[in-house]
Amino acid sequence: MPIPEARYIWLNGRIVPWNEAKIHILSHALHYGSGVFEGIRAYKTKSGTAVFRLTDHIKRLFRSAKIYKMPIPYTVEELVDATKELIRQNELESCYIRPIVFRGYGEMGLFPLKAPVDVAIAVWSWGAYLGEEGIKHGIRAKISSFRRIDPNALPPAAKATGQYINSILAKIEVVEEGYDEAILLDTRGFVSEGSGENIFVVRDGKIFTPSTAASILEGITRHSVMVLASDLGYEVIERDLVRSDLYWADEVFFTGTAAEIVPIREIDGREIGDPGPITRQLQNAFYSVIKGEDPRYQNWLEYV
Ligand code: PPE
Repeated sequence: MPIPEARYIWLNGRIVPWNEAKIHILSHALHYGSGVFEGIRAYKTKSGTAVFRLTDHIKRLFRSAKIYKMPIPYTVEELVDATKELIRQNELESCYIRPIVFRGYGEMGLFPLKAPVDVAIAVWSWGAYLGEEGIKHGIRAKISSFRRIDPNALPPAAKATGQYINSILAKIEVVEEGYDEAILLDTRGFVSEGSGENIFVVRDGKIFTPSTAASILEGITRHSVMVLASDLGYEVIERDLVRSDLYWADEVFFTGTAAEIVPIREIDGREIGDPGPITRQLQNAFYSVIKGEDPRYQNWLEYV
């Protein structure tokens, strides 16, 4: 998707013009994928712009960095404040936020601990990741022949730049076959997640989602949806799922920051159908939270 330019980017503690946020071609992360990042959204509410679970996202950034032993030379609070300041200076009412921590210029080779660690935050307007139509009517997904990375090869719990090469292979494969999104199985053969989303299945009024043992990124939208669903009285069960759990499901949907909540209408040529009532109910609950219309979840909104 083309990136709509905003005005400024936060780079190593300074706010610089969009086109001046540049790095050297020999930066470590470009060669080896040695970076970690976040995807966050800010929404327009009646009390101003609010970032959805900003502190939780920045904390996950620190957890990802810990796995790769990248010391971040800022505190969680400093990056939270920097994000809010950047949104204010860009005068965006709603936006997508991309903090990235990466090994910069100065060292080559696979032992990275002496390379400098650079930190940047960018914001831009990003519409519906899988299309407005997708959110309304559902998308078509296919199980990729590429397996989700094994936790003992690359920990999927870390949101690391290089790990996305795995998602990219799966996405290319299924998009070239005419589908909208890929579903990946883990190395054991159980359902893991989408290329950039977690997955949920509804059957007989119960909600199922793969556990953290199934090579997933522990999504913040996933967690939010689990809380909303149990507050609505649904039983939410984390367990291993096989492909027939998808084919036989009453409803299936993806969750993610960029994607939000997207119904899946077809998987591998098997019809799941129009978005079902529980998916709809969860979408409505989620969209009222992010618009600031539900006082019960105000603590998830961090105002700019
Ligand atoms: N799994 C993966 C692999 C993933 O990349 C995401 C987010 C999720 C699950 C959902 O996590 P959360 O956003 O915390 O609910 N994917 C981000 C990047 C997408 C991209 O194309 O870049 C996102 O949604 O921002």
